Amino acid sequence: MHPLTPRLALLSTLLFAPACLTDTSQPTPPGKNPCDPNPCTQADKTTCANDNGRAICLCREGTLPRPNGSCEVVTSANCPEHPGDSAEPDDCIARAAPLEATQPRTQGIEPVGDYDFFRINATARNAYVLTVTPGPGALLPRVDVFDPEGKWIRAQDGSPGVQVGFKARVSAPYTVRVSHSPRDPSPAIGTYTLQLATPVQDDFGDIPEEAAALVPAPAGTSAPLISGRFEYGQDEDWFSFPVVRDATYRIEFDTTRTVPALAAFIRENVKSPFLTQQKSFVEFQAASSTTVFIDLYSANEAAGTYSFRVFEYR
Ligand SMILES: [Ca+2]
Ligand SMILES: [Ca+2]
Ligand SMILES: [Ca+2]
Repeated sequence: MHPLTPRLALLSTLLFAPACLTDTSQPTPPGKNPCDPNPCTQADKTTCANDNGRAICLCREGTLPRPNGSCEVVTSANCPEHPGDSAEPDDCIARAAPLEATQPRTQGIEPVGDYDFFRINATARNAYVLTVTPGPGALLPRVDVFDPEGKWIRAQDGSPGVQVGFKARVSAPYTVRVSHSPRDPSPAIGTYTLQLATPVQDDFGDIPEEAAALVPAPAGTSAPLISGRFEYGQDEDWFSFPVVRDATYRIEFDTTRTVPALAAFIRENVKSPFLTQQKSFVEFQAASSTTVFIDLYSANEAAGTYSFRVFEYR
């Protein structure tokens, strides 16, 4: 049995005012398709996608999402055209070339300032990992990822290769853009190879509402081992468990695997963690009887596996 020391004096941090978690949106009852009938009637924005029971309206193929929410028919004015490799023109989301797993594509950033877009027909909850390897030449690649509404998700700059991942929340096309990284201020062109790994489903949800519920084991008993995976470097896996006022909780990680960074929250406030740590074990004492949520993530944004146990000392 593990000693309870050092105990963390977290009583005061747990005593803040509970936040209001009222959700005013109206999710569709489970099993009902929010896209039937199709609520998307705005011009060219008639493609409906199911975002966790809520309908989102997407620009139809061949049109460009604009920041004001409208969809614009693609032309040479809003999607630059220039000579280059056989994939051109592909300088905007509406002209993204389909990208399949296990079918690497080799093409070029040319001329200076070229953008190459690719489309991934994603499945909700799948994690996608992209790798770009520069060929001979001065190109330092950068990859940007956009969601089905054209909103930017994240970017990664090369060193010189790039690996970037994302999780699809919606079954709809996501877009990736390859360009020359602004980290290298010199104008550069060159070839690169882009590869999409076979997608895998994320094992645990990324938001409190999708947290996997656990039951802490009494101290001295054999707690079940919970194993998970960061399918891509920026993955977050959420768990929750009930806590009893004045009891102490200890989360023990397997140190032969990734020891994740951990942020812990209480049900009344899932925005501001009362504890953030990266240690082989994490302990805290509950100041109230509530539900604790823990968000596990990789501190250095690397894919990997982890496992842990949760104990309760009363
Ligand atoms: Ca190109
Ligand atoms: Ca291009
Ligand atoms: Ca995961």
